[in-house]
Amino acid sequence: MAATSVVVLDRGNNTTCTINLHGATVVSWRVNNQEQLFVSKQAQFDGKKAIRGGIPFVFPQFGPWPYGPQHGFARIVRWNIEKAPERLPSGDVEAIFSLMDSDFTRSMWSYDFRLTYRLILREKELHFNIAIYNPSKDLTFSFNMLLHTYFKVPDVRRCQITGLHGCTFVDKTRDGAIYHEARDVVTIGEWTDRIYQNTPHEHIITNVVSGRKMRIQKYNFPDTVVWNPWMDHAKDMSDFGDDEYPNMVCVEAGHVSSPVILLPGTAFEASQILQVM
Ligand code: TA6
Repeated sequence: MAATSVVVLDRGNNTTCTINLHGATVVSWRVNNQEQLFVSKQAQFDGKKAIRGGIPFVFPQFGPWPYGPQHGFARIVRWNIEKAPERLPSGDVEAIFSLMDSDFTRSMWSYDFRLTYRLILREKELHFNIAIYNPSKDLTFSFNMLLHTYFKVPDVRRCQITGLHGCTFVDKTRDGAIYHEARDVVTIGEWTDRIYQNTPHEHIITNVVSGRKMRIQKYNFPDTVVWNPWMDHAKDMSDFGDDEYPNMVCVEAGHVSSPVILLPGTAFEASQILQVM
């Protein structure tokens, strides 16, 4: 009997959250049967490649990495079910996933670590609580961490993203040069790949599915990455349809501009709340 690879949190009223243990990737979040996340029709589920869509877990590295794959190994390894989905007295549903060092991870990154990833499905919200622990007695390690969320949208050209005004950003479409965001709201009308630094706790994306708004609240994730490959780079990805770029926008809470430094015996916690408004 093949071990389970998919965990479903079902809150009733067609509100569900589905997690693929490959990368602990949230591959579906339905609110009253409305899917909030984008997963490419060409996404691979071979247990090797990162799933193209949903919410890949980026750790211990954001971006290219000399020791291993881009965006680190967490999104391409099988996570454990620490706590199976359980209904809380509030009616919300909670599950906990975990990842620790292995021969595979140590082949790239020689540190012991314990990652726990708690998801809570509420009526119109999805909560993410992450803790990473350094069990070593004497070794300090540093890392990036980011939730690479692909939001499903009817037309990205009609979305506005708040909470970026005045922030500096690294523009990866312009050789990583640093600029200042002068717009009150950010819109997407071309290839966009920006690391906004020291951003506020809250962003709102307008015109997500059903014309609703999506609120993102983040804690201990000081940066926000905004990405859409547009036509130019949609073609570069075999697991992304050439015509899919209008139907997604990545707005990613992360700690990527600077690494987290984790001293021996200490933990780092970060969280995100997504809310359909
Ligand atoms: O989060 C934006 C980004 O860093 C882009 O530069 C693009 O590379 C995207 O991630 C997807 O990366 P992947 O390794 O999943 O193809």
